Amino acid sequence: MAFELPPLPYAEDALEPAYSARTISFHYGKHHKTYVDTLNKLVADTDLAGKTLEDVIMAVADKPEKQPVFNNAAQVWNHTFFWNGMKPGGGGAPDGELGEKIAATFGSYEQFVEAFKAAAVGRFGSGWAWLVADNEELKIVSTPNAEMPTAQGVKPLLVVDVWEHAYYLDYQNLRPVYTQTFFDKLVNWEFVAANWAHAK
Ligand code: MN3
Repeated sequence: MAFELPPLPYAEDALEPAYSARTISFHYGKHHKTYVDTLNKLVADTDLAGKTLEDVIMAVADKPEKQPVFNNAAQVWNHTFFWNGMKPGGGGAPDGELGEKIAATFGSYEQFVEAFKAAAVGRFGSGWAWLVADNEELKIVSTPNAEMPTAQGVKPLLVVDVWEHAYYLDYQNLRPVYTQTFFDKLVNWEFVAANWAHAK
């Protein structure tokens, strides 16, 4: 059973103008698809074939000789998680228990966004900025390249792709503006709240 590119949870033009159909056509249709295709080639006829994506990631995460498998498998997972963290008409502060937890942890929603932007902008080169649950506390972290937060007790709640391919067509070099727009217009807090409910 080969891995498949998961369907986008919305139409390619559904996030316009904050995240353009042109960006999604490349980012989802080319980048994400290539990670899936490459992963399938790498695991074909190996003992990893037939495992779930999560099991492949766990199986190779600490094996330097399997770095290409990890990179492609993690990128498949990270991108699917990224797409699910956005929605048409998204953005703005979350309400409910998650909103209260964010305000209590970071001081206010605005301070949370500033801290998240600092993590996104501070990630030198390619990588990801994350909101995670770390033993039931909220934390902002960033990871390089394909890496994901996987320590014991740490569960991803939300991710922003800060590889240049994620934003260059719409925002050129302006990663801070892209990240601010993600929170103003794109973030799907229902997805984050559901992840938080499972993480607690
Ligand atoms: Mn990407």
